[in-house]
Amino acid sequence: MVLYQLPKLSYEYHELEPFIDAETMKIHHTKHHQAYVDGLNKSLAQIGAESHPKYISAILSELTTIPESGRSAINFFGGGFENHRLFWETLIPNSDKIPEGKLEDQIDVYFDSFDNFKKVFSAMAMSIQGSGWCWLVFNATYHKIEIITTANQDSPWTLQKTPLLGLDMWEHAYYLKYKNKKSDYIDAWWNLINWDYVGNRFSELS
Ligand code: MN3
Repeated sequence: MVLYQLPKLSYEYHELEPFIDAETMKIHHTKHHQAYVDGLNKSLAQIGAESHPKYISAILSELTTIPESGRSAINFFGGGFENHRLFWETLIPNSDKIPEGKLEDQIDVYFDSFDNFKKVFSAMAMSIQGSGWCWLVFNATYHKIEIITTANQDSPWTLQKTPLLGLDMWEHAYYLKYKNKKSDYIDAWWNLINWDYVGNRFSELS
């Protein structure tokens, strides 16, 4: 039984041009994300959990209850699956480029302004050594938004934080077009964010 499948995108690969090129999108989706889907299904099967009733974000939130023999594979492939699923959802051609409503208010409270938020987020993304992700998350314990980074495919869910927006800082996400110019990739990514989606995600939580 195959539990997880590669999600369909709501836009064509070329529609995120010129910020993310069609070839990068196609390889990232059909090869990299597919590999996480396959790896997740395989690692769940290996511990006899292919019919686990909980969705992967709940499994990642309770990783220590997973048998140790499968834990690191499920962390990696499950994180990779869910991180990318969210990444695609938060992108949109012709973005409005600014958050609104409650999320905008919270950004102003914790980061002074949207411009400053972007500056802080971009600097955190640049600080990642090797492969990883930069995130805007909701910390339910403190009831506030935060920016965090995670290494490799580690998911904020494993830290009991809800990801609202994530930036893939693996080289496969940008290298074809941007080569070593990571900051150009980050600057371009700000033009693609589906703030409606991110804002709704936040509203449902807070
Ligand atoms: Mn990726």
